[in-house]
Amino acid sequence: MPNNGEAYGDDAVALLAPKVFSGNESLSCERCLEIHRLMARSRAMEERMIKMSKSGQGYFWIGGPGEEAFNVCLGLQIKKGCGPAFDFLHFHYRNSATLVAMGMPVIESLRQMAMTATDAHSMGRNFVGHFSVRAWNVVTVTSVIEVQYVMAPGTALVQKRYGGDGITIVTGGDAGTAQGDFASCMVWSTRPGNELPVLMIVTNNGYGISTPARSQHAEKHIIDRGKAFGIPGEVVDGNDPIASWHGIRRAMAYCRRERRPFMLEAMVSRLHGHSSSSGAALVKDEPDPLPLFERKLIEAGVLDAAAAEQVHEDALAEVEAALEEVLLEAAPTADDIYKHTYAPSTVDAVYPEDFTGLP
Ligand SMILES: Cc1ncc(C[n+]2csc(CCOP(=O)(O)OP(=O)(O)O)c2C)c(N)n1
Repeated sequence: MPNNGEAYGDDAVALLAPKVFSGNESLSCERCLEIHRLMARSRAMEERMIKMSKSGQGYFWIGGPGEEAFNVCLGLQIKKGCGPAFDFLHFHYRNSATLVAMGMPVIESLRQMAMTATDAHSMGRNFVGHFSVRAWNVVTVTSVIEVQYVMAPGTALVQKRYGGDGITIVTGGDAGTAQGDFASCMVWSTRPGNELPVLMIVTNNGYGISTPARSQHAEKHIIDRGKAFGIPGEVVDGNDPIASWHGIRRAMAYCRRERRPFMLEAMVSRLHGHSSSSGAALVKDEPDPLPLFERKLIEAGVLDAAAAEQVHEDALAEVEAALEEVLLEAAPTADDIYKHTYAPSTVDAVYPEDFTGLP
């Protein structure tokens, strides 16, 4: 089940339950099956949306196939809620599996893909993967890459003043870290005496659109840049859910307890290239975390081939049913265009009217 912030006490349950191991780290069988099912549902959702981009049932596609192992484990450990007592989330456009793990119905992504007026994230006005959920502190994802890193210290500052153990989590790709926003996040999160609880996550897939990271970055790991600021960091295998779970758990525990920043770099795959603009064809030579994890669970005797097949069939059926519903839903109209673009303001000389769409 998606948690409400209690999952970081998961180890107590895991101690008693049978486990699956990766190296010397482990997770309970129950937790592994939950992660596997969420990964399969996220994958089915993304693959259906890629088809939508090709069949004319949807528009531009960008998303997270290949990042499910890491992103599901992130979603399950978030302290989910509204306001500074809960985690604030400044996400990248590849975080779909995190939202699914937090409890987002798959139909919500399909609605944004089809750009229907029912899209809860943007009323059909933003690209798919550009989530926005006020009830869960999910700050609107932007296509202008990396600006989320410079917004993150703002919510973390509020959380530090507020008290409690809520943290700010920001995610982004490796190429974007070359922008000044990434450095601004490090500077603002480490001002002496004003350190902030920011978990800076980089999902490193080795590419910025078509440019390989190895042709641009001389540093060995992106987290090495944190050293100059005294920001501790860790690199995790983002294709391994067990390693990812524990890496995320350690990083979150540090930020919650110390009220200081931590950097986590997850090495992930990019299974369908950058986006529909580059064709979104399956890239066969990248490791795929879903069959890798499935094989591990089958070898551990936690899952059998028939049960695994059932998980995929259920995921497909869920996504197909959602799509049928979405295709009947209305598109936005010209009258909606200014809704939700500006908060109401009595002093704004340029936009004095209420463009929020609120009654
Ligand atoms: C400020 C800005 N510059 C350039 C772009 C064009 N652009 C879109 S995605 C992208 C690559 C991002 O690569 P990375 O940060 O590694 O994330 P990934 O897509 O690989 O997950 C670029 C350059 C943009 N959207 N915003």
